[in-house]
Amino acid sequence: MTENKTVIKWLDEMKALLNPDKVMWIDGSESQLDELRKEAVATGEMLKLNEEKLPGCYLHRTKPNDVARVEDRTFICTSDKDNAGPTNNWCDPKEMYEKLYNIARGSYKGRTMYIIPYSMGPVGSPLAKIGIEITDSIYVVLNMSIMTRVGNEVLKVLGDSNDWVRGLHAKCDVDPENRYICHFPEDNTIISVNSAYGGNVLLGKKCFALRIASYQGWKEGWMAEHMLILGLQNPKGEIKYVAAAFPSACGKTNLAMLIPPEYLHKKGYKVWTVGDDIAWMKIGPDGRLYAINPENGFFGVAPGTNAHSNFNALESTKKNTIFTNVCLNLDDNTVWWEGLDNNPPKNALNWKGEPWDYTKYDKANKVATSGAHPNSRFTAPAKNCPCISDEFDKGQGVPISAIIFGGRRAKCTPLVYQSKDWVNGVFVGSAMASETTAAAAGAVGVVRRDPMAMLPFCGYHMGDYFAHWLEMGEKLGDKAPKIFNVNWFRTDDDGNFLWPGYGDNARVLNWIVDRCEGKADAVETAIGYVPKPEDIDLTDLDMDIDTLKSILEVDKDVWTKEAAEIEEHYKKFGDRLPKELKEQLENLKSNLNKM
Ligand code: OXD
Ligand code: MN
Repeated sequence: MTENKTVIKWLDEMKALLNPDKVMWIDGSESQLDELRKEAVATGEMLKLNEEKLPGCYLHRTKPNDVARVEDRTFICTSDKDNAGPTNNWCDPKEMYEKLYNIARGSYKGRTMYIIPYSMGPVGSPLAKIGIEITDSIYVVLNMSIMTRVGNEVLKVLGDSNDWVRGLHAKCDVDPENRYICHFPEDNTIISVNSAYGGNVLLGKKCFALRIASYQGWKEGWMAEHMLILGLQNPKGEIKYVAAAFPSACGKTNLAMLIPPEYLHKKGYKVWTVGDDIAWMKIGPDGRLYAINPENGFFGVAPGTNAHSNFNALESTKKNTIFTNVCLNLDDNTVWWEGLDNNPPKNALNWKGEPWDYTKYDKANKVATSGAHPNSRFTAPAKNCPCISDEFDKGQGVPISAIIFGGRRAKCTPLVYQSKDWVNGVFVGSAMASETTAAAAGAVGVVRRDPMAMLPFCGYHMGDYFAHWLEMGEKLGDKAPKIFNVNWFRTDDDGNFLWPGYGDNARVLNWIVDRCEGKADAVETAIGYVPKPEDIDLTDLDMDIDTLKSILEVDKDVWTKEAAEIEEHYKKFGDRLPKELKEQLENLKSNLNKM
């Protein structure tokens, strides 16, 4: 398949370590994937769904102890502990290689070693990068073939270069006590053992495209971010692109695929999806920041996805999709999940494959009583999405006009505000936070800081990461995207949401794009520029201007407490916290004092 000496050498080492019975190169052909699908169905690893209703779709169930990413078992192994920083687990690389090799040694015996050459980003794009993942799981091969671009073409582009990421996945015994997801950024290497769940084993996604790539971007002068990318088309047919970062449970995939409300839709506004989770961004020849989505599919959370919350995501799952840990409707061999509709199947198996009685569902105990696991997923090809952008498959990327940060804050952050400049925007991103919801375990309403939504995904010291953002801003100068913050989740005193969210978020996107073009006014506040209430279009919305005013408000007491919390959060980064950000915090405090 390849004469690349660095590839051959690594594969020889891996074969000697893992001792597979067979070795199979994944060539990207449909015929090979079809053979593998058949084999997975024959062994029970996957279940073929109703070919008429869900053509080309399959269901897979993981072990009940293996249903989510495992942050406490995820490590960044750099030679100097300080370079992993205070937000990552660290282990000495030599020690960790030894431990992992001891766990994986001989574990492919009786199995096939699949070799997956893949490209993150359109094959051959100047913004793309190449990886090779080896795995003993057909589920991984089939998911990687949806989520990334796989096959011989990738090896041709790689040629004899050593610039590729090594990824070893070994299922072993799926033993949670010996589960490790480890990154060696200095060696371009990822090793994942004892898991078979998506986020831990599809090594192109969080492991490569965020943890390793963020490190590469730092060294090479570009950015790998946990951001969606969308294009907002106006009635003249002009499209402006924005990238947006949100912690989980804030509706990132929904925003990426938003359908504007009827009134704006009729005027000619439309959203095009470039990506729903990850953006790689590089300065282009004209000095602007260009972004690609390095992925080729969506690994979305199923529960809560329905025709209202995300019509386009739902459509994307109707063919050639792999469902993981959802509920199986035995009457017609289709799938179901909580929040899909109000019609749970009466004759069904839950996510564990046990008979399921929907009348026993208890919101307080979802994992035990739901049909689909709360973190059940669909792996759907991006090209299934009705609003996929024409630019999605083009390698040059889209020029980013605005970067949006966001979180879930009941009282603090206004619906939207614009940072004063790039440095101030980096401050806003570094202080990003979200309040926990009833959906997560633990107390409700606890504020979690999640800088740029990268807390679990930054592959190096976060203080250095902030400094890298500042450096990128210096290079971009006046071509830098404008930075905004949004909050769809302001509530009244009874906890009711005041902003309708979903498609109506297009009204806020319009203000953001107008600001980028100098077409909308704003009011300067202690934290940044807030819209004039009359500049957010409320046509056809059951909302009065006073309610809008209330969610645009910046409250002195709430923000004084927020500034104190940011100060506490900043202490973690020690002397690697850039001085510019300390100054930003001081500015905020002095602005608040003047209020
Ligand atoms: C994801 C995540 O699955 O961010 O995308 O956890
Ligand atoms: Mn994500």
